[in-house]
Amino acid sequence: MAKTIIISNRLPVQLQISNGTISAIPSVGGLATGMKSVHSGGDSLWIGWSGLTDEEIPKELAPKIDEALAEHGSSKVNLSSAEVDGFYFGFSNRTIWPLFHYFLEYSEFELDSWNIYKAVNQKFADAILESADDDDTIWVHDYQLMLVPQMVREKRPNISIGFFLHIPFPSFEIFRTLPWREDLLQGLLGADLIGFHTYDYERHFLSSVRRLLGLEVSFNDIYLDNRIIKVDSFPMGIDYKKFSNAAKEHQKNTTAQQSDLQQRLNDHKRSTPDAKLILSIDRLDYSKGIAKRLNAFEYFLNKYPQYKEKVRLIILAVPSRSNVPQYQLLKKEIDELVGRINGDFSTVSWTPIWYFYRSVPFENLIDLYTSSDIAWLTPLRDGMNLVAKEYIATRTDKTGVLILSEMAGSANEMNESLLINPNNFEQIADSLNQAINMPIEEQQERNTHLQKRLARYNVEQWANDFMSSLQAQKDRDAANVSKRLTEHRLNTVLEDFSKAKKRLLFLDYDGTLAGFHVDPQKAGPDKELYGLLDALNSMENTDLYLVSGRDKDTFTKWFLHKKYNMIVEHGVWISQDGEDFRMLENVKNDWMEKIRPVLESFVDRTPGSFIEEKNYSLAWHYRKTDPDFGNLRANELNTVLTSLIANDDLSVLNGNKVMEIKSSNVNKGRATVRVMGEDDYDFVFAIGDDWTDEFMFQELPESTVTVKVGRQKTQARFYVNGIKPVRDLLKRFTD
Ligand code: GDG
Repeated sequence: MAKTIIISNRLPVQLQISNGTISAIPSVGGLATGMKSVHSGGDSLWIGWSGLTDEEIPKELAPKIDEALAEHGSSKVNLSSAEVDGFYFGFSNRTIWPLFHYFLEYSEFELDSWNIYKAVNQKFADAILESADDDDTIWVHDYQLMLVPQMVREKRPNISIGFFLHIPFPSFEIFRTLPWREDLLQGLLGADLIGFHTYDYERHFLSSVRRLLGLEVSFNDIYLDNRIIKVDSFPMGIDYKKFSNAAKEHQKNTTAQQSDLQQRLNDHKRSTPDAKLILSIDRLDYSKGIAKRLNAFEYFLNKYPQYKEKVRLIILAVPSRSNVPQYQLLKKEIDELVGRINGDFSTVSWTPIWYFYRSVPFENLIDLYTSSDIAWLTPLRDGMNLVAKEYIATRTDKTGVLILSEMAGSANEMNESLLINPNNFEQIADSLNQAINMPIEEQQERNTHLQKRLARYNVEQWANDFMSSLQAQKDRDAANVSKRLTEHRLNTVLEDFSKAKKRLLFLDYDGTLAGFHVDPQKAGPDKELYGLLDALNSMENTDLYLVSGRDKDTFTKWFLHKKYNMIVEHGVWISQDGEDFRMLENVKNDWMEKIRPVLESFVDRTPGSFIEEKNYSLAWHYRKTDPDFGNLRANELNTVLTSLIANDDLSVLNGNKVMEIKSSNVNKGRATVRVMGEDDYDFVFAIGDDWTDEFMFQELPESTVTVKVGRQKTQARFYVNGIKPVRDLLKRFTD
């Protein structure tokens, strides 16, 4: 039976060793809960690090640990403390984490830790490969494991792999500074589906893929050799019921049942009934903006002194990555700030900040959420921020105000909260003032909308959505595979070929027989290609035609001496048996005077683009331009040309990074159909890679063996994956 394999840095269970016995306790984190529907029963496996290094695991207990984990459907990857240092504290948390959160100055580029990151990713990949079957589904989580998808893909080309990034994906300008940027992208592209929390992260990623790898991206599909990779956003939700139910239960508690913390909070409320409690909860991480928040609080107290003794800020900072120096410095900074602000503002009966540096049990988390009038979350960058969602979920009477940084992914879905820029102290102080004075009805109105949305798109929904999208990707692949020119199908084609009395072959050139080059003149034929074409051309009862959009001078130079038949400029010219080119279509070129200046103005304004002038067409090439800018300009040019040529018999062909203006009654379809009529052919074959070749696929009779190179949408009957497979296929005709 097909199973699901989930991979994350940490397993969803905590190991506890006491008196020589081992116990594995399920974690209660958001991810573990969200994956419940995916990770259940016997048909799923979770692979990750246990949290204990090899050195920390007593040898005699190792087998017992495996057993204990297996009971929770988990299996561990063993890591030594050196590996944890290099991979987790090193490359993950000193390179990727700061860089992806726009803390460029904290990002360390160390070759050693990169090498350990690679080696540990390979360990995770190997652990997957050991347990995975071809029909399994793999879901890889987060920034620690970005190379894993490709490492698995290499060994299992057909397995279904999804990847989800829990942190932001930064803009290209930031990402490009990483020395191993291409490696990370290629690692991710091993997946079939790559998920992010927000559309912004998705678009940053796509932009890096286009600019750094030069891959073709269409909407949210990436075309890579023989695969289409889907990129999408899935905003992670919370276990809404768990939080809202806990809050409801919490309300029912008698004083005796209440936690110590809750009783203290109640005392405080009783003693200062109109004072407001402001809550902030984060891991102690520089991305969360805790120090800035403290400064902003001081600013607020100075701007609105009337709230002295009337507000209290509770800061819960959960210890995190305390081995990383940056975090130690931050801890010191926060300690000092809290001390100073409290020192400056405290009165005998009032301390403005209650500061806790620890993690608290779930019960206390609920105490804090339900007792606080305002949740104040001001990360400088945050992939999502689940605390914001959890606070809203616990507000059973729908009161409470959320002030949230617009730099958190959750801000996209939480428009009804007070959104602030964490660097704008003026705005923050005013928002605190607004929150303190917000009428109850308004609070309830805002929270009603928020709760509805959070209850619906909860974490389970998120996980299921991701999995169904991955499944859909698999199905789409299967549908595509239906057109693949498999060995079986090829054998039928070859049989028809050998039985035929008279054969006709139409071969497109660029992107089919030869690869693209930034300078089209340099993409000339190589020795192997000449050999292949010679062999085809010398076959009995076989007419070979090169069919191209190229100009006749280039093809004359490259191929006339070889006496291959050629159709160029999309069908304007034809050359047969080594004779000079003659016109196949009677076309005009007087329109060029009007169009050329327009194209020239686009060349002037689009660095890297250029005009190719053919006898009967003009082409604007933009392969060498910035990809986004090039596409933008191409759209603009399209609009300009459409209105300009409305009354002429001209059309615009949008090829692969080229726009070509030419006479409407010329295209490869029309030309090839004409040639076909010259003899009695009982086997016709046409192969090509781009839009202009679709004319052949559409217009040639249905019995034609039409083959598309690449996986884009096509009218062709079959597809193959690239230039090498094209050459292999043609070679089979000559065997
Ligand atoms: C990363 C991304 C993204 C916190 N303190 C205590 C406690 N918590 C729980 C909260 C919440 C979770 O920890 C924190 O989640 P966040 O989303 O706020 O932040 P990160 O840990 O940075 O998570 C983040 C997330 O991944 C998911 O994709 O949203 O952007 O950085 O659930 O409740 N729980 C308990 N005691 C505490 O003291 N019990």
